[in-house]
Amino acid sequence: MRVVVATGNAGKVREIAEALGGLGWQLEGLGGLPLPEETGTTYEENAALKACAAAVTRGLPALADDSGLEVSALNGQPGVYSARFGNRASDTERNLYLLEKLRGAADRRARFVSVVILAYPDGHLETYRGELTGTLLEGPRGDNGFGYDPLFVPDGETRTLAEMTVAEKRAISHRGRALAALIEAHRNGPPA
Ligand code: ITT
Repeated sequence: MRVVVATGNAGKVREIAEALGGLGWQLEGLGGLPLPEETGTTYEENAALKACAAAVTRGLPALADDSGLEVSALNGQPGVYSARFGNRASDTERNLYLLEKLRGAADRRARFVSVVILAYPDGHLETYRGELTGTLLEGPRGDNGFGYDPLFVPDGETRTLAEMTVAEKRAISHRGRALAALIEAHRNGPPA
């Protein structure tokens, strides 16, 4: 099956391609197609906006991920607004902004959430969700991954997500869990 991966985030593309390798799908990029503005207030709404736009325009099934980091000491922020946190333009600047917001905070707990939606041109949607809890360090560690990975140590681990390989991150991560549910649902062909 040909599937459009509807994301402009190279880190997500890498993780999605690695995770879905075994399905035998032919993954395609956006091919210059702009993604719609993320006007939703939930991961589900934003993932559906992105996946549906790509599916309708390309006439192919399209997969989108909407995700974010929910920080306990910030009452769950930035959440769905994680990509725009503090209006900072780069991952590095957003990480510094987050560290500044958390300076002196005793509670460093946080949770990643990923909602993956596979949309079909006829409007049918499949929705998968995954979460990962952990703690935020006081400084970045590691060069792999993207976004807030260098600050985030998953529960039960000593390394940050940025110190793991793509496969190691996939085995435990929010996105890895959502994609594992998709793979399970498609094990015997497309779900009814
Ligand atoms: P697309 O909409 O084009 O897919 P995006 O980066 O704008 O890319 P989102 O709107 O879903 O995607 O924003 C998610 C943000 O949350 C992302 O930019 C990171 O800052 C953060 N994030 C999500 N998953 C992450 C992960 O696995 N590791 C680190 N940070 C992550």
